[in-house]
Amino acid sequence: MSVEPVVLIINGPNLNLLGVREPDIYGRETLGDIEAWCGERAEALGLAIDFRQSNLEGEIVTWVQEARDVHDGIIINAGAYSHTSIAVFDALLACDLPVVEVHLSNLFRRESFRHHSYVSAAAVGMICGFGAHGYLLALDAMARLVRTEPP
Ligand code: CA2
Repeated sequence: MSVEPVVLIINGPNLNLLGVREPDIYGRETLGDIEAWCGERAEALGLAIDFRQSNLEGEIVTWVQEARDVHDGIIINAGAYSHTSIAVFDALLACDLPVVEVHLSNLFRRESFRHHSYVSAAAVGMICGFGAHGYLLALDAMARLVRTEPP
């Protein structure tokens, strides 16, 4: 019997509001819809997911620290903390797991303060601008990374 690799999917602040406001920027899907899509794609890829959301920087840091022992990779949309958090960056650097960054919106078509992400410097790669579909692209990338195939 084989044990599936488990991918931690972290969603940062305000992403619990998805589908409720700003559909032009972030799409009409709720975070629950995205979790369901990820679950289906993960199953097809032979992965399991642990899907979470937090509005608290310290909680995200703790989740990343704990992932080292129990998860096989991290997909993260750190929301606004992507642009501000050296603490999340340090935790990701230390976790010793493959990290894929995802954003719903195209950061580079938005305000200049969104053009820099600390998370990017700790990630294998970053996907942005494809809305909720970006999470599925991130899972496709992660499936190869956890099997140590080239990206
Ligand atoms: O595009 C993304 O995925 C972001 O990570 C979303 C963050 C933003 O701060 C990043 O620059 C880019 C914001 C998430 C807020 O989500 C909302 C959803 C609906 C209504 C209000 C906020």
